[in-house]
Order: sequence, then C-alpha cells, then structure tokens
Amino acid sequence: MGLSAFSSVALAGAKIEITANDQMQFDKKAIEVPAGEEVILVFNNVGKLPKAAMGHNVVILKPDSDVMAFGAGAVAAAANEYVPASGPLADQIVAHTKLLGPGETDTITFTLEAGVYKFLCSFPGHYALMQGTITAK
Ligand SMILES: [Cu+2]
Repeated sequence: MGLSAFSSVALAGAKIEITANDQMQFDKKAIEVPAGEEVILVFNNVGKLPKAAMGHNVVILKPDSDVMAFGAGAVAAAANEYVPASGPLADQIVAHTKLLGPGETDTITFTLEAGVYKFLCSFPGHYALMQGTITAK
C-alpha cells in the first residue's frame, strides 16, 4: 500500500485544473502530464461576463500546430462554438472542452503521447493571450 500511495503522488499530474477569467487569462501557461496515461482536465470559467462577450474554452493542438493560425481560423467556426469541426484546422485538435460561460465547468479526458502540445482559447481574439503548453513525458 505504501508503494501505491507513493505512485499516486507521482501521478498527480494526471488530473489538471485550469481556470479562465474575465481578464482573458488562463491561470496556467505550462502544464506537465504523464505521457501515455489518461489525463483528466477540469476547466472552470471563473469570470462574470456573459458567454457571448467572454466565453472561454481549452483547445489542445497536436505538436507542431500553428496556434496563431488556428486561433485566426477558428473564428469562422462560430456555429460550432469556434471549434472547427472539419478540415485542416480540425485535424490539428487533440481534445477540447465546451465553450463556457461565467461560472461554468467542463471536464474532459484525453491521453497524450510524449511531446509538447499547445493549448488555446479559440473564442475570437483570445488566443493571443490565452495560450500555453502541455508537456507530456
Ligand atoms: Cu477565452
């Protein structure tokens, strides 16, 4: 049992929490997770502004994706809450949360091979500030 308790500490990165706020900021910019293991991501929008003005999501892109080009192109996917559903941009998506309004939470799970993944909020205009990296190793 001692070994198992130790293991759960070592794997604490398998559950991650990210918040976003009305200042267009994620609370984390660099996250590490274990490669090849299921990761639980809990995403909270702790802001107060309406979703139409300040909605947030977390979109995780494959390594080598161009986050700026993705953010610019995602504007065209308004009908799908700014997450492209098909085409070259959609092909870059590893996982994404729902677009959240104030006080909302979404939980997703995904598994990453070793690598450095970029994440962003794809709400129009947010990606310049709202991006970071998830390193799986
Ligand atoms: Cu946002």
